[in-house]
Amino acid sequence: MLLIKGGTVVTAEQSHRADVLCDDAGHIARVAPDIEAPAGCEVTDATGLLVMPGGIDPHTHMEMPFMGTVASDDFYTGTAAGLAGGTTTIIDFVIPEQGGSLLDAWKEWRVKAEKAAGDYSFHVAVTHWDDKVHADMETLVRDCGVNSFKHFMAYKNALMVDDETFMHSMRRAAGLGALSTVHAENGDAVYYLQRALTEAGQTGPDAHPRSRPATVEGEAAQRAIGLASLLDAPLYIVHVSTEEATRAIAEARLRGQTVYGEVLPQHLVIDESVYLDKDWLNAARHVMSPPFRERHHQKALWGGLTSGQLQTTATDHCCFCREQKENGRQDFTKIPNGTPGIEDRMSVLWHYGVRTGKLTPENFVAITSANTARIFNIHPRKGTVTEGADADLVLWDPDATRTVSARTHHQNVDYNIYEGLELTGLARKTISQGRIVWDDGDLRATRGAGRYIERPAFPKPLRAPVV
Ligand code: DUC
Ligand code: ZN
Ligand code: ZN
Ligand code: ZN
Repeated sequence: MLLIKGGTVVTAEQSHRADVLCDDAGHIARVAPDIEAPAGCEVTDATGLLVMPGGIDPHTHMEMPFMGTVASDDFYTGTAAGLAGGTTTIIDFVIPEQGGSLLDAWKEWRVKAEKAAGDYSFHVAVTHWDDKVHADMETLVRDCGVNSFKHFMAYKNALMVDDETFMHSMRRAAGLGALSTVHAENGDAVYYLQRALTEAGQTGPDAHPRSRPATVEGEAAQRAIGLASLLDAPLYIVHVSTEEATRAIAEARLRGQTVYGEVLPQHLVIDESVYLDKDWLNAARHVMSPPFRERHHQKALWGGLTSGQLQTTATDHCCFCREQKENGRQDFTKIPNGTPGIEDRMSVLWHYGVRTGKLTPENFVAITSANTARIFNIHPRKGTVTEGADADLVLWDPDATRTVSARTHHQNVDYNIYEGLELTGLARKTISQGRIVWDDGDLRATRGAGRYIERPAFPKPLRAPVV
């Protein structure tokens, strides 16, 4: 048993002084002021600290095969780095081979993820349409704890779906009580622009954002929302990075459509100037999709989060080391797309969101944990601090400062996009399944301790939660 004494419990709804008792089965047994420590119970002092639900990162790519290589953080190193930053659960993506079985891919990912140190769950990508996909979706929802499917409108000739496939899948998902999620960029437009740029000799990383301008995202977001509305299907748009997509989501919500939007902290604080770095590698290290944007988009994203029109934050954590980024030395379209970030998500959002007064601590819990738990149907098991919930907690120091660096981070990647930033607000202790797994710099992650989290379908006809 573990008793957390003297802290301030913060949920998405409220903050109050309370102690938290965790039982040996990894649940929260009691939340109350002045709990007496039962005999033999470990006691940890949380005076001056905030006791919040562990972060949930709904968008990661651990050991993902992508663009001719495999992401360097695996399920162990990636989830361990998450624990060091206060994130206790991830939802990663099962990516079937082109034309391959969704169910076989899910089984393959289950095996890969057995090494995880923190809890994990899976969205499954639909990349083509046939009767087998139709059948597999039902099996995944009914028997495998999958309640969300992913669609890529980008990555032509690889993961991209056409609108017909997307519509088949959205209708099927809604019929099964599952949520459709989408990477909204117009893949044909990106392909066209990439070819036009490289044919004109524009082969460096500075051409990357020009191959995926804001309009490419805005158009796809608008189209995805339109297609979803034809089917009355709820929709979750991942990594919203533009004012255009934010507006499209807000307008759809005003019309009564169920649409959610996710934001990455890196898009909130880093802008497109990184692609002009004279050092090719530094620029290539920022090649991800959607790319970093002009500054004015950041204002829209913050506005989306503070107004509640955008509900969640994720990292799209997808790590590639120097030799992997080098694959695109001659041609930016071959630079593996992705940036790391799972370890720093919470700190970046606290520092730039809460410290600046944009977000309250309760808003912070909502966008780092609670809203994701609700949208993906694992609330109140995750995402709150209440009796019976999983004892996944972070003891947050709102005033302590650290300097971010690849030299000290736990992510298995040789750079950090936040290198050198001094961030105020950090995880003093992280608790997973009732055990302290991060103790003020001491990472006690256990290979294989993470559990697969089944997410039940929503009632049918699908009514996704109002968040
Ligand atoms: N974007 C990335 O940058 N990496 C992984 C997949 C994606 O959509
Ligand atoms: Zn229990
Ligand atoms: Zn994506
Ligand atoms: Zn992604």
